[in-house]
Amino acid sequence: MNVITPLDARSHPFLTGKPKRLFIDGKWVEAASGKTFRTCNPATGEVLAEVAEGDAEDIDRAVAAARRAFEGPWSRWKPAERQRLLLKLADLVEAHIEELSALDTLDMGAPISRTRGNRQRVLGMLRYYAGQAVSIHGETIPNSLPGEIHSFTLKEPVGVVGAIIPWNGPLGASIWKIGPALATGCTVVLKPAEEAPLTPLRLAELCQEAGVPEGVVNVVPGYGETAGAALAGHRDVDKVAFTGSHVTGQKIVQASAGNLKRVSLELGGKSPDIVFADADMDWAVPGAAMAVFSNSGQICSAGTRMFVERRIYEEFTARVAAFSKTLRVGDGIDPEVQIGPLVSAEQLDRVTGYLAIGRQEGARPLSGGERLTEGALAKGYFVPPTVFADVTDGMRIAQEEIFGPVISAIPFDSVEEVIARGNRTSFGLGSGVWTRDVTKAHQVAKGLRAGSVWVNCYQAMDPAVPFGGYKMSGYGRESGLQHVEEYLNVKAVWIRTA
Ligand code: TXE
Repeated sequence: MNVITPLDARSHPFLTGKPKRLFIDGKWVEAASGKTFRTCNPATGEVLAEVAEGDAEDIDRAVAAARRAFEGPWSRWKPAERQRLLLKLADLVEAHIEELSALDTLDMGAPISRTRGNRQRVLGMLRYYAGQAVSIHGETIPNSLPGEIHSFTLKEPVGVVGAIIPWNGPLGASIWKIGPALATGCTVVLKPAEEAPLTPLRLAELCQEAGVPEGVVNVVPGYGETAGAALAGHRDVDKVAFTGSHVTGQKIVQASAGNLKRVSLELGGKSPDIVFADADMDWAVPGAAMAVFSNSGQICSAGTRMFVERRIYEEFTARVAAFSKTLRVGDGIDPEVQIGPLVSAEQLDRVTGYLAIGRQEGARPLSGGERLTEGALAKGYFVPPTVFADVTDGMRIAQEEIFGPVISAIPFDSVEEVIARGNRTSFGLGSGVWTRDVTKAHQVAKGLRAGSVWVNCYQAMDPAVPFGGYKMSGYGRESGLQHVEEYLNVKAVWIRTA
């Protein structure tokens, strides 16, 4: 295994080489404009790399390469060959997992304990898609004219996929797009987030090493308004798979209308996490806290509206606040650190803006509440885990996605009431319930309008279990059997046999 010691930017092999280029048609190329941008470590502010800045012209080149590959030899690859390719890629990712985890940490700040911890999930995903590659099949459908007509369906790859990903988990997000594309026989143009382009570029090198044919996977870093918009609006892209904010999701849908391309959207949330008085407190306190504080709250399904049954409200919120003060905040490259920085100055402004809004709205901070600026932390974008008590449903901190380590704690009295109030949001991605009462657990799981309900756990993920949103959290599913369907067309074939 490729272990890097010490895990810092100066010793990371991917960061000591040349400026990073675009990966188009199996080659490393400069941007047509010759422009580059810098990507920085949000824990220290140091520049990690200069990266070629793709825009519409580069997206055109990448889409053309992806189209050629889709119509070329790639279309004749057998499912078992695509399976072998995915398994080989999985082995390479496994061999380089320390390096990839460190790259995620350096480029977007998540603690190395977290990025390393994602190892099983990331490898499991690639191996799951490898299994899917050989499991795709249509149906035979007995019809109204038995013996005269034989009808059946074929599942065919949708074509060229434009994948636009955010920065909050670059390795996992890249694999969540490239994996199903390779499994189904699609080709892909991946546009990483401008905040964290490095891991997707390193993954492209591993795709090359695994033998992914030219043009099948292309990676074009660049800004959203230029490269991203060009990809979403491109007439020769058959599907866009997008993960990011609901505002950008709306733009993607509008841009897709030109050629009515297929769209799947995994957007934000304001997920309810409901704690009943009968819950196992020793389990629920850290559980509800980490449902928000993991990755500094930069997770779409974070359980940020923490509903607590009124008779334990004061005690429970105080315990969550006390727990939050035990969490170690710092540069995530230190294995002991549990809470890293926010990804960027923009996110810092956004989150500290909400901390001010919370106070103005009358919420009571029990922990955190201010940016951290002591010592080395002053160089990065650090916000400590924050618990706001006395939050009411209508407050902005109870309705808008903050995407930072901020819990809005809200009291409730009954099952029916908390289901109704939990649903009173425009989002519907994650949700949680903490209780020992199986009836309540079922009632809440049935009543909440959200793509995932976690009972006595939070943010459990598995490649075989579908993940996605209701309402403004988007549509389509990633992971599970449904995921590859998003990358397939169904063709009905009718054969006259009489
Ligand atoms: O997201 P954007 P940002 C939420 C979270 C966060 C907020 C803003 O609330 O605070 O969004 O983050 C590309 N056409 N989430 O600005 O803009 C962009 O380059 C095409 C939730 O980072 O959605 C990047 O690659 N693409 C979330 C990707 O979209 C465009 C994860 C995401 O950026 C584009 C991240 C355009 N017009 C943020 N504009 C989640 N669901 O996990 C931008 N992009």
